[in-house]
Amino acid sequence: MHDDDIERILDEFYREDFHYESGRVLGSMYTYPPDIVLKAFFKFYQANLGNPGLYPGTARMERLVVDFLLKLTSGKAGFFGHVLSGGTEANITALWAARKMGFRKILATRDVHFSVLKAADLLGIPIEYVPMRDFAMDPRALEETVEDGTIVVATAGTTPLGYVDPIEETGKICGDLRCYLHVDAAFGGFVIPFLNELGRTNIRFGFDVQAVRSVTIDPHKMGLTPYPAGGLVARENIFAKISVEAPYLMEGRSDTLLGTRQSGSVAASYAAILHFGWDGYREIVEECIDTTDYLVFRAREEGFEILAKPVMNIVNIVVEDPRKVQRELFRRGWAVSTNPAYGTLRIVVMPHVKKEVVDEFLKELKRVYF
Ligand code: 0PR
Repeated sequence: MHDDDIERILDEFYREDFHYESGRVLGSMYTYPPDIVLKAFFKFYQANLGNPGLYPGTARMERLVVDFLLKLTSGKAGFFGHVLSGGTEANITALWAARKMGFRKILATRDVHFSVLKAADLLGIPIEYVPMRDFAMDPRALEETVEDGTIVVATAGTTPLGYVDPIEETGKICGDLRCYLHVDAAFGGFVIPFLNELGRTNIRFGFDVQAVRSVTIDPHKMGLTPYPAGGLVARENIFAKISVEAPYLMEGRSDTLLGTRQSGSVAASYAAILHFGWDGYREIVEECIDTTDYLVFRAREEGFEILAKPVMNIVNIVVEDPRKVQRELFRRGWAVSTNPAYGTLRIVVMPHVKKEVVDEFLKELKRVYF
């Protein structure tokens, strides 16, 4: 077939999908990246850090990205990390390493991301739910269940509500025991440091809490880079725990779950860090939070109830039958997600969600709902 014909065919499929540029994708932790970031992705699309010996340049960029992730998580220069395929791989890897180190049970709340349930299943480790208080882990309940040899997964920016488990308190509770404390900051890792700087919050979620051993923090969420770019950083070399012999590789070993790793996203993540810089990311968080406040204010004005006061840029609007409302909005070209357990529509206020979009969306929601 000729290129033109192929393109025409591709266009047909393309039109079926949602695109972030439309501004109408309101339920995903993702946005379209700046051009230079995409350019970096395609420039390095051949790179495969599954075989880093061939790509020393990309491997060096991975370390620079990891250094930035360590800055966000209050880590130190000698700490360890990898850019992985996403939060799922990062969580599985951390828990895999923890199991290798002899830990045998996971404690987390019901709002933990389902990737942790996948990890528990794959690794054959039981998971026990810790009761919640005010939409986050109840430290008193944790204190009652935690014991030597347990893994605690605390979330900094829960998927449904964007809430933060009390990590400092959890750290204190774990500190006296032989525990593995993993923090899932897949979303919140690129948000909380800036909310702290803006004076909105004062939350410690990273390595400044002594008991924290590893943190998931994903560039392909609020780091505004194309997938696949998750991140896992750790105080000790947990990757050595899961590494296997790989005789065909120059290094002779493989220390990640995946073999072949699309590493264009590593270059893209580094380009994003250069493009936005620390201050740029703070400005983006400031803008998203400003729009979040606007959405909360306007939704209430229109007669809607907000479930929990947003900590970060995730808003939950109470509706009856969220799935039905979601379907109806979908038909009208709007993509929101739902939290059936909470009876809400869930809006992730990413940078493409502007105030005009909020106004338009609420108009549509009123038409659909009232
Ligand atoms: N940890 C947390 C706290 C998450 O929210 C997510 C994903 C993960 C881990 C897993 O990350 P990966 O999906 O990168 O493996 N949270 C989003 C969610 O489940 C992912 C997402 C993004 C879903 C865009 C839909 C979508 O359109 O909501």
